[in-house]
Amino acid sequence: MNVDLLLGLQWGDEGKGKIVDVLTSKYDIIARFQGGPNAGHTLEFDGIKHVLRTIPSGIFHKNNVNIIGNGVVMDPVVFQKEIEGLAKFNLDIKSKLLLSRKAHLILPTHRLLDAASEAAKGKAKIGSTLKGIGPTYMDKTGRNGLRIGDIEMADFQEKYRALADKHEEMIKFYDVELQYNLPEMEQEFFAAVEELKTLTFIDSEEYLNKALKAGKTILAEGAQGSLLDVDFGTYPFVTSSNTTAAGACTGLGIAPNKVKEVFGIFKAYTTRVGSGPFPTELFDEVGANMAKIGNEFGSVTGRARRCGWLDLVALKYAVEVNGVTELYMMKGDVLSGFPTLKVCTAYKYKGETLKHFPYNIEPENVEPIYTEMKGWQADLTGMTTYDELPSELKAYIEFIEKELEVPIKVVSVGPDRKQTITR
Ligand code: 2SA
Ligand code: MG
Repeated sequence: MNVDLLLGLQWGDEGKGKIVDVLTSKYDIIARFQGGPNAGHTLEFDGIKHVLRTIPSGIFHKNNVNIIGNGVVMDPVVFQKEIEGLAKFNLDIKSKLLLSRKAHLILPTHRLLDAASEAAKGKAKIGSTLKGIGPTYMDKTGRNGLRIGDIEMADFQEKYRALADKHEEMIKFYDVELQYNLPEMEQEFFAAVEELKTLTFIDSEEYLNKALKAGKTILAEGAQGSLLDVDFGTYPFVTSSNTTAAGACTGLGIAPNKVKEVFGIFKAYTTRVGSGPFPTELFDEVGANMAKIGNEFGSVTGRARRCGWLDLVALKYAVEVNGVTELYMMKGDVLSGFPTLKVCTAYKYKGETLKHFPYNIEPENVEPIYTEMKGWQADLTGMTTYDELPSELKAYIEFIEKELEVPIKVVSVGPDRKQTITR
């Protein structure tokens, strides 16, 4: 058993990029198993800040291999830009990065369909990152998609044309106004596909299972968060993949009995970007302060993130669905200076007190029940040991652990690799 999983437990942006980066030196292989360029994993080291989109966060470490698994949807155009952005780091991308033949391709028309679908929804829009994620997964499950392996086939061009033509018809069906130049987008797409061909395509499930037999260790890196899971998230305001633990099995071809630790990453408060219900959301100055201090702006779209108190009802649900064995608490430093903190421990749901996450968490049904805790004032960003942390923060951590019944192993006190306290 040498597969560990690293997952976000909230609505994404928990700080997964930083933690994978901290952990990567311990693993032989880092693998992405779902999502696509709607992810933005931010890494900071040596004063450099870098955002990864489709490429696993192990790419900056010397001695590991990074795999884009079959469960991922990849856009050659975005990917190409990502590779170009890495040029300055002088990494041996060709030998460090392997792509699954079974990963699905995001076509330019998938992006257009995403935009058309969102525009047609009007007020009910999902708040998609518009990277073509939903339409690409629809083609996957609808059995129409194109995969990386198709690039190697003689009829790739024809298959592409047939699908793109069909998409164009669908775009017309939405009857919304979209400005685009498809021939230009396609030129860019095929140029990027040519570049993609210079990398190594593999049957990643075979590669990974062989590696496991040889005693290698694998870290599966999740994107987005559990509450955006297509099955367990706040549907329909979710992404189109399984972001939870099971997604790592289907997205990599690894059996459940090979998985050992499940690292659950959460923020000391809660954020959400895009539409959808968010019971502990704050609309006052406290929320605005969290956003400001925490620099809560999306790394992909730059959108302001909605902020609110920590929601233990939602977090407990995520811990259960994923089988989390260790918790990692991020951005504790952002809460420094708040006189009191609130933690949601139950919901008032249609007059009842609920401890579990119900089917419908729309604001008209759910009112959070809070426990108030004393805040801490000290700046945490220079602290390096658990003992140094203010007693109020320790009380906060211990309260969360008790409610979730899983230990908090790591407390992050700043964006840099070095600002990570292990207990
Ligand atoms: P989409 O683009 O169609 O999958 O969007 C559907 C909904 O999912 C939300 N979404 C996200 N929310 C937070 N973080 C996301 N990705 C990055 C991550 C975060 C980043 O993995 O950390 O950008 O830094 C992400 N991706 C999708 C989106 O807002 C819609 O509500
Ligand atoms: Mg992010």
